[in-house]
Amino acid sequence: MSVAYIGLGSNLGEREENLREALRRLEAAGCRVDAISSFHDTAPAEQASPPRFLNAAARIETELSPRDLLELLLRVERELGRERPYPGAPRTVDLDLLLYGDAVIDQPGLLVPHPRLHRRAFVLHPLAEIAPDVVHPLTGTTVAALLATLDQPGP
Ligand code: PH2
Ligand code: MG
Ligand code: MG
Repeated sequence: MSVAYIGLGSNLGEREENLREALRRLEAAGCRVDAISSFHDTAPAEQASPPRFLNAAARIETELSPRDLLELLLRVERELGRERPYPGAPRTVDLDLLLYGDAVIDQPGLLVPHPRLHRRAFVLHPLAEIAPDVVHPLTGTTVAALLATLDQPGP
C-alpha cells in the first residue's frame, strides 16, 4: 500500500459536486480516500481562465503504481467531462498527482512530485490542512514550511 496526495480543482459546472464525484470514483476504483481538506474558493492563477476555482487536496492509500494512479486520475477527469480545448481552459475537474510516498519520478507525462506544487498557494493551502508534516522529497522541507515560504513577500 502506498500513500499519495492528490490536488483537485474545478471551475466549471457544479464545482463542489464535481470534486465529490471525483473522490467517489477514486474510491470505487479501489483507492482509499482517507483525508480530504476543506474546499477553497480561489482566483484563477497562472494562465488559467475564469471563473474562480474550488480547490482541495486528498490523501489516498492505493495499491496502484504511480503510472496506474495517473491513468486513473485522467480517466476520472474524462468521465466527468473534462475537455482540453486550450491550455488553462475551464475544467469540470482537474486531478493532479502531487506526491506519491517519497518517490521522485521523471518520466514522459509523469512528474512526481508535481513540478509546481511547492509554489502554488491553491495547492499548498489545502495540502497543509491534511499533510503539514509531510516532507517534499526534493526540497527536503515540510508542506507547512513550503506554505510559510510562499506567504513571505518576495525579494
Ligand atoms: N490550476 C491550474 C492553473 N491555475 N488556479 C487555481 N486557482 N486553481 C487551480 O486548480 C489551477 C489554477 C492548472 O491546472
Ligand atoms: Mg492542475
Ligand atoms: Mg492536471
